[in-house]
Order: sequence, then structure tokens, then C-alpha cells
Amino acid sequence: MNKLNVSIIGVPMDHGQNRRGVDMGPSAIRYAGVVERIENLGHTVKDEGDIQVGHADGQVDTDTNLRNMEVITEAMEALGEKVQAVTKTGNFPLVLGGDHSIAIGTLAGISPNHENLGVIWYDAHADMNTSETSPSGNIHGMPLAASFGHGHEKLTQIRGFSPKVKPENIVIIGARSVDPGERELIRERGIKVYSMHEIDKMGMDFVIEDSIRYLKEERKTDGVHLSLDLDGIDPLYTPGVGTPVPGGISYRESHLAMEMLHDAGIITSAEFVEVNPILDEKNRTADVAVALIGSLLGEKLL
Ligand code: HAR
Ligand code: MN
Ligand code: MN
Ligand code: MN
Repeated sequence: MNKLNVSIIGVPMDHGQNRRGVDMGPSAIRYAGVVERIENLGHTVKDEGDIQVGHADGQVDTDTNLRNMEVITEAMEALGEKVQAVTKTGNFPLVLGGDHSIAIGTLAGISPNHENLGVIWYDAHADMNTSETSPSGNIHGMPLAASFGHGHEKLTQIRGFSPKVKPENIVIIGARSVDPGERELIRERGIKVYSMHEIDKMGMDFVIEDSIRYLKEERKTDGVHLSLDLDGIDPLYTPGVGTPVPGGISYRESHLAMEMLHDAGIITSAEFVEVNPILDEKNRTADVAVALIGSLLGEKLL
């Protein structure tokens, strides 16, 4: 098996939404043993520490209609720079959140190293709102739209270029809470979505097989970023998230997905987001994150 040099980057960000505590996600995932778990698979790990995140007052910016806009965009510039530096050395970036707004920075760092990047967005939500369609003003509901160049330029122009990914190179898996504006965008931009309906109907086996086929053969991507929001999984297994939605992906389905992605060898970077230890039960959600990271990087039952 291919051995990797994994670079862990923590992003203690909680300003993309309203519930405090998700900024402790990186600590909780480290405490759950992420470094040892990866090293036990024969990879090397470098913990690059955390990106600095400033303080914010929780106010919605009057010009942009974005909550905590300044502090988030500042941290995303720094995250993008760090991720690109890590990617350039050939290391595998593993970004730990923090709320999902951080994907804007992660993708800003990964994108320049690819001609035709693909993204798998594993999430209960589509994260495709803009300052105009958002019901909340919360930036964690906007990172996917921002990354394909849709939304306020404060978010789309992180690191001075846009888009970070083509909309037709995106696959969403696990969606079950989608706002009207997002639904319209999905149709308009031809974004591939496997909602819970397709997962129930065709099984995770088919969904991942088809996602791999789509990104590799049809879209001919030269790398795929996995952005995994722990709320994609059913809150029965991952209660420590800020916006739980019942009826989600099971624990075993999620492991199967990670194992199949590993076997296909298509994932070139990953991030695990929305772990909130304050809302969690005995760090269970961080434990699930670490177990899924293990499967993604080659752990097998036998
Ligand atoms: N769609 C809602 C909004 O825009 C809720 C978004 C919740 N987002 C996350 N990330 N937890 O997936 O506010
Ligand atoms: Mn804070
Ligand atoms: Mn999300
Ligand atoms: Mn979500």
C-alpha cells in the first residue's frame, strides 16, 4: 500500500455558525488519537499545529450580510497558504475543523496544485447558500457555493482567484436538509447529489462506486478532496455536531465509503469538520472522525 506523509492542520474556528465549542474540534480529534491511528497504518504524520483564528463579535456585517466575515476571511487566507505549502511538499493535507466555513480556505490551498480538482462533499447539508439566500447569515452554510465561485466576492475571492473547483466536479453525499435557493443552484449548475434517498435506494456501495466512476472517468479529475462534515452521519453515532439532522448515513455505511475511497486511491486531501465536543457525549463524535480517518487511510477489519 502507498505510504503517505500526512500533515495535520487544525482550524479552531467557530465563527461560521452560532454554537460555541466547535473551535475545540481539532483538540478533541487529537485527543481521540488521530496521530497514532494514522502512524499505526505505516504512514508518517506531522502535526503542523493550528491556524490562528481571531475573535469575533457574532455580528452580521451590514455591507455583506455575512456573520463574522472579517475574522473568517482572514483565517481562510492563512489556511489556504498553509495548505498549499503542505501540498507542494507532496504531503497529504488532513485539515481538522472547526466549522465547515474552513473548507473555503482548504480548497483555496489545494486548488492551485491541480488542473481539474474533484470534491466529495459528505454532509447532511448542501452548504450552497450565499449572503442573499442564507436563512442564517452563517458562513458554514456557504462554503461549497463560494468554492465554485458563487456568492459574495469576500468569500469567492479568497487568495485572489475563483473558482477553486468546477461545479460539475462536485459530488454531494448524504444530503437531507437543503434550502430552496440551494436546490435551484444544484439544478442550474448540474451538481451531482446522492441524497439519503439514493443511498437508501441503491446502497452506499453503488453510490461510492458511481461517484468514483463519475469523478475519475467522466470528469477526469486529477485529484479529489474529501470534505467530510460529521453531521452527514446520523446523529445516533455523531451527536456532537451543531446542526444535527436525523435520518443520516450509518456508521457502517460511512466506513464502507471510506474503505472504498481508499481502495480506489483517488483521495488526495481531506478535511473533517463540525466536531463540537461541548455538544458531544464522551468524545464519541471525535472517535468516529478518527475511525473514519483510519478507514480512509487504509485500515481494514481483516
Ligand atoms: N442551510 C442552513 C444554513 O445555511 C444550515 C447549514 C448548516 N450547515 C452545516 N454545514 N452544518 O453543513 O444556515
Ligand atoms: Mn472565538
Ligand atoms: Mn457542512
Ligand atoms: Mn452539515
